[in-house]
Amino acid sequence: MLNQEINSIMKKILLPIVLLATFFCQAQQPEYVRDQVIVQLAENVDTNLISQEITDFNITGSKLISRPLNIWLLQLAPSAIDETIAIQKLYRNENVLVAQKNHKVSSRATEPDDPLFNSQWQYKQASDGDIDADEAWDITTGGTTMNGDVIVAAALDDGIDLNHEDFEDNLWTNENEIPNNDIDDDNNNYVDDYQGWSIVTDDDNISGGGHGTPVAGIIGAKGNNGLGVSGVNWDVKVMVIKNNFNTNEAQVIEAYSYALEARMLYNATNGAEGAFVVSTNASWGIDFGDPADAPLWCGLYDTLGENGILSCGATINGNFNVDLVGDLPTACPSEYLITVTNMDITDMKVTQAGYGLVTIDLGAHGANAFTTAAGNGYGGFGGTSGATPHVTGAIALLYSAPCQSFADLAISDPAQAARDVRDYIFAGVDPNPSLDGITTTGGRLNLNNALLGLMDDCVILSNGEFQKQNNPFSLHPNPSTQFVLIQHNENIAVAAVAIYSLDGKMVQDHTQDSTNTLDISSLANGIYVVRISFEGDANVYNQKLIKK
Ligand SMILES: [Ca+2]
Ligand SMILES: [Ca+2]
Ligand SMILES: [Ca+2]
Ligand SMILES: [Ca+2]
Repeated sequence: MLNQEINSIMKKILLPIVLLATFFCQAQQPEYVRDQVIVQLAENVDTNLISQEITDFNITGSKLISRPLNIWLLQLAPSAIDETIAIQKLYRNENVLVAQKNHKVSSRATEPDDPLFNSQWQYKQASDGDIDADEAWDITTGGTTMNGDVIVAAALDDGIDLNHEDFEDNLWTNENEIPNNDIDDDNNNYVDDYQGWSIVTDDDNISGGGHGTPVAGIIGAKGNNGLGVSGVNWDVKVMVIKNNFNTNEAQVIEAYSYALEARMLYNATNGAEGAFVVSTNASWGIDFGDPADAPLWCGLYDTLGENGILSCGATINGNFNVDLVGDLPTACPSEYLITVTNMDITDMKVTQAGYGLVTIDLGAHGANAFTTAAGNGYGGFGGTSGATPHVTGAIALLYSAPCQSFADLAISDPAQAARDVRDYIFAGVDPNPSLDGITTTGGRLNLNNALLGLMDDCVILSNGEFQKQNNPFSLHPNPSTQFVLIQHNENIAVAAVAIYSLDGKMVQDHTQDSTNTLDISSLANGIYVVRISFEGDANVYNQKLIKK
């Protein structure tokens, strides 16, 4: 039961531990292993046959590296032949399906130049118990939608360190409001709401942020600016709504309503006024709170969602089954509320973190996740408070996906777009044994998978509408520099293939042939859509392809 006076509980105290960053100077190295080539051979063919058939250079050794796919690593005589020429010669052999260089994996990902990025283990670590941020950033690093809508994520927290060096222009400001003139210039019923809004002082003094600075930093510390750390988004607008923590339920509703009004105004004015808020973050709540006692608070998530806003809630920092003991807001039933528990550096659920097969959706890293700290610093930040803004930031990043039809959907049907983004985040989780059976998804946030899920469904060619698909084929490898194999169910046959750029222009035409291998070496680096039809199937299917 709730007391008459509800005390909101800060989920986790900021851990002001600034970890020392380690720097490694990396020498320039070739992007691929010299004198090696990877080949996929036809069924039942081995490298002995290839060695016999290919006589103009020496294959000095070979290793089967994938039995089911019949992929081999070939060793060539040292410096005897350029790998590119070897690949061309290999392709003349009918038993060679795919040939490529043995690329060094480190060349695949997009990493920011922020000096403390190496401390941000939650994005990338050797054990891969991370959210694959570097791979997601191959596709997008944030910013606007394809239609230029400026993406806003709202952090409802204890304010922010306005003097922190690493936010730059990533803090949202209300450009239609003139600050400090005692006039509600933009007529949104908030006077002088320029920097954001404080429901504590009823003005835009959002300064503070012992807790809110790391939360905002995880969502969107400026990335690739040569300073400090990177947020999940390199570029985003974080709307700071200050609610502190010694607050009450009325003030919770008041804080959410600022974000809601901003988005409603944006929707109503076709983007002329208000803000394109797509997510909110609540790294606080009421331990053991009962949703039945909070119909207005819980109901607000539906209203936010219907207007295009997904909300993220941090669950209790205690080893409790929230299905049984309750929690606010994470036991609220809204389909637009995403509830997050806490994972550590070993990719295990932190013992002192809530769970619930019905109520808690997924895990994210919060145990000493490295980010910005108040006092213009950097450090580890923890608890479900640190986990949740990774998801809030992920939502914002998905809206920046290079998919025109999804950007259109976000405007024409904001609620559907929000539900789709939620589904991509849920479907994209990395299955995790420590979350299996105790969360709705059984997994931990994976930024790259979520983004790839959206891009896989990105239909830009037929009627222009975004819709979820069930793709019967995949592309391998992807990303690729040169050759891409179309892999599909063996009882269907390719009828026609074409490659399109994201603006809908055909860049390769195989509509008259049924090739299973694409040579994309002539394409500029970037994202493309491979469009395929299969014999006996009237549908046309699309798959995203990254040329690296
Ligand atoms: Ca990874
Ligand atoms: Ca105003
Ligand atoms: Ca004003
Ligand atoms: Ca930075």
